Amino acid sequence: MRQYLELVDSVLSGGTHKPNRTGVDTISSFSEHYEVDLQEGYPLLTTKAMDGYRWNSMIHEVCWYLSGEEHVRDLREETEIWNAWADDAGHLDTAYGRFWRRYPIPNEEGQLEGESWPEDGHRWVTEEADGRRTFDQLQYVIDTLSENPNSRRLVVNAWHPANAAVSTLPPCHYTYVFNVQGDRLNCHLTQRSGDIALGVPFNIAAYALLTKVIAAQTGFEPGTFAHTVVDSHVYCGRGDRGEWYADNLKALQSRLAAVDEPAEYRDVKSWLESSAPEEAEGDERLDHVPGLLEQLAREP
Ligand code: UFP
Repeated sequence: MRQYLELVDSVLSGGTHKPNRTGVDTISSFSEHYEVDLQEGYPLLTTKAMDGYRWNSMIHEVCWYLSGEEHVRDLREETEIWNAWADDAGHLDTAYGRFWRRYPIPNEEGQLEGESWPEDGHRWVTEEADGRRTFDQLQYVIDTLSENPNSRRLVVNAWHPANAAVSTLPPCHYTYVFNVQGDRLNCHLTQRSGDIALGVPFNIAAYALLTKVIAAQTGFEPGTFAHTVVDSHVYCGRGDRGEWYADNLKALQSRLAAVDEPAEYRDVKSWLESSAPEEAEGDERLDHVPGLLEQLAREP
């Protein structure tokens, strides 16, 4: 994938040496951006960065986001990727799906102070078993894509300031916006922090898949996936006083050489199109998506 290789190049050639909380220094670059046309294929990096295990993990991670769960009790049977961040009971303080589908609403009227709330707005509000009220951002986006596709408010936000301040891992890919142009559904993702070698190939695959699924759900063609990564970095080694280690740089270059192979894509477009669901109403529209994704995971 040319755009990915250009991203790697840009970080390595334009980035600066930057220590960070992990103790492993990075080469870091500010505000990298690239775009991929999903009509040209599915941007799955088939290098070491995305092997079979990670592909399977990614599928289940997306299912888990869509489920809105704030624990990993089911997810951890499929992949261990979130285990380190969850407590013994499987609870995770920053579970993306919880914010996508059950974003906390401040007061019991289901509205922010001083705002009027149309009757119709309640269809995205859920009263949880424990009395909390939450808002389903993803359902709002899906409904609005059907009812008012020209909307410029098709935003899903995983960033909750009070949670982010205390979370062990506040959301990295914290907000995305859908945008319709003609019959194409585009998605722009903003990521505050991106590990270009390990995390970002995952993030690209997950959001490309999400865009295709939402496009199939709402009757649009998948369009462009655009991605802005604010702190784009490659981990390069330990540097106690910000020293640069030539050996680490060499190791990094050979690791990246493995990426510089002809990229292949697994095209899931036709598969998704052929399994497009029959018209469903309201909440039902998302119900089959986890099943759809799991089926996709089992495809050879
Ligand atoms: N990271 C990603 N993508 C993700 C994710 C984490 O690249 O989806 F969850 C990386 C970015 C960074 C680290 O290297 O994990 C998070 O650290 P911090 O919170 O200090 O930015």
